[in-house]
Amino acid sequence: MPDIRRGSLRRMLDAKGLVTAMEAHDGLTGLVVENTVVYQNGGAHQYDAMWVSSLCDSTAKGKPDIELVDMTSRFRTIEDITEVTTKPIIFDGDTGGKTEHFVYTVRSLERLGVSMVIIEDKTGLKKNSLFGTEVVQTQDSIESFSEKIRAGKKAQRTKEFMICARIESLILEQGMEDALERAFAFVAAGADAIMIHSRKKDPSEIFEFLEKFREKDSKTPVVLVPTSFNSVKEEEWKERGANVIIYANQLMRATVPAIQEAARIILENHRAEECDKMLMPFKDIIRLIPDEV
Ligand code: SPV
Ligand code: MG
Repeated sequence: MPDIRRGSLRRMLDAKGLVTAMEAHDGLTGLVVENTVVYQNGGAHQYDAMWVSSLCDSTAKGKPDIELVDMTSRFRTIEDITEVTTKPIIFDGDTGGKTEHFVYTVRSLERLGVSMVIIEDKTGLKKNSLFGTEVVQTQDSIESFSEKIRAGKKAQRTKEFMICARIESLILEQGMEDALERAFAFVAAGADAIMIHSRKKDPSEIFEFLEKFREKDSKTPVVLVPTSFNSVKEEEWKERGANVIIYANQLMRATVPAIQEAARIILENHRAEECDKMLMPFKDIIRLIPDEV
């Protein structure tokens, strides 16, 4: 139920200190995130939460990640996921759009049982951060983005819902000082968490940000998306002061080469037999999907 799900992220953050989230872009990937479990060190290990990525939600629809997929469609994806899962949802809200629109988005997300929306401090035509400075991307001003955060916090009706401010200064090569200034300003404007992003393989700029941010703020949760800087283990991120680790696109990236290869093999052989060895039997897929609720 939305009320229980919405509050579960905050409860997990309080209890565990570090929460992991895996990308889900439809009911099936939601079920995979919900049910994947490994047994390690005498215990069951699972993802804590789900990330509804703008990149993967758009990619699943064959569209670019430029805020083209409208909110009604993004909400439909959330509903597909919430119908078959229970884990808390972190929603990628892109730039949040116009402040006048963002306040409505906040209310809708609360009703859907989403725990956290992350909005990024960019304006104009949003492009995916992994393009960095290879494409034109404009960072919003501290004042204007702080106003959006304040309006969102004022609009929300439930106490647990979280608004996370995502800082694009390192992506847009604006420097560490700019990133830190924004982080403190956005927390002062009411952000419940901050996300710092980087597209470098080397994690040192994220380490530096965490160290400097934690010197002045020991409480505000910090969210990371280690797609490029993927060598650091969750345990080390926790020691360095991070609180949410999002695996933002790995399920989508595992899917695309597999389906491309299956399509190619069948086309080449004029039949499906050669492809069979790479396919999961349908009876196993059916088992992923519960008969009853
Ligand atoms: C997404 O998953 O859509 C994100 C994270 O925003 S990133 O693609 O790294 O910008
Ligand atoms: Mg995104």
